[in-house]
Amino acid sequence: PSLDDLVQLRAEFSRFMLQYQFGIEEVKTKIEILRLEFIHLHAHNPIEHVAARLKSSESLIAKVSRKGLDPSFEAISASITDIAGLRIVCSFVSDVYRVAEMLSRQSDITVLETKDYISAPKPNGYRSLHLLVQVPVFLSDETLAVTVELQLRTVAMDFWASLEHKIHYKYDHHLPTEVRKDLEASARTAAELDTIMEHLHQQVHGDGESAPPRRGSAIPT
Ligand code: 0O2
Repeated sequence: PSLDDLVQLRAEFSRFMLQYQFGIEEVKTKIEILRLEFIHLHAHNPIEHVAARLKSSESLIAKVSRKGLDPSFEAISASITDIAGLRIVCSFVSDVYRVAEMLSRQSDITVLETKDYISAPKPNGYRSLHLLVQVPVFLSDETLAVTVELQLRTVAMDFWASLEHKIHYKYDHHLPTEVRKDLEASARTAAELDTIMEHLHQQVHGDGESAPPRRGSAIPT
């Protein structure tokens, strides 16, 4: 390809990625509104933190070649669904489902797919709720339906998943049996912790969530 071709390709790639950045911004705003409204209405904040990422060009190219895709923007956007990713970390399991439900109900969000790795964890212990959603992005001359992958999880699930991710890279995806077993055991411990925390949370806040904890309560939430 000529230099001009390369310059044009780079401009097309930037524009291609920009739509996903806009998709992230749209969903981020929705989450922030829910978070602020929730704090206003209830006694606790269900969203601990939110992290967004655009797939890097390197991992996009690696995924394209792994899947043997035609390297056209159309083929890539049709087949790779996690170019735009948002991770929503909540305090409690009930919050994970509640935030997912609140987002799914919004009239401009289309849920394409749900993977509930909380009710059915992966064999290695991975737990999270994944939603694949489409959100409209209004540009100057067109409206795009952009796909964004949402990963919703608790703090305990997030702790486990980020450590597991690092360990996988450290061992280049070939985990020694002992490490694998320890990870599976720690996933079970994280799940137990979530159950206990949920129970404590229900005791303190009940279902209505409008009452603040009693003075002198042993559990500050
Ligand atoms: P990264 O670096 O986080 O982006 P897909 O690869 O999406 O076509 P799959 O397996 O059907 O295929 O997707 P799934 O199950 O929805 O998982 C996609 C993402 O969930 C992963 O993206 C991880 O972020 C996370 N995930 C899934 N399983 C695990 C796991 O066992 N451990 C950890 N730590 N994270 C997991 P990427 O692209 O693999 O990685």
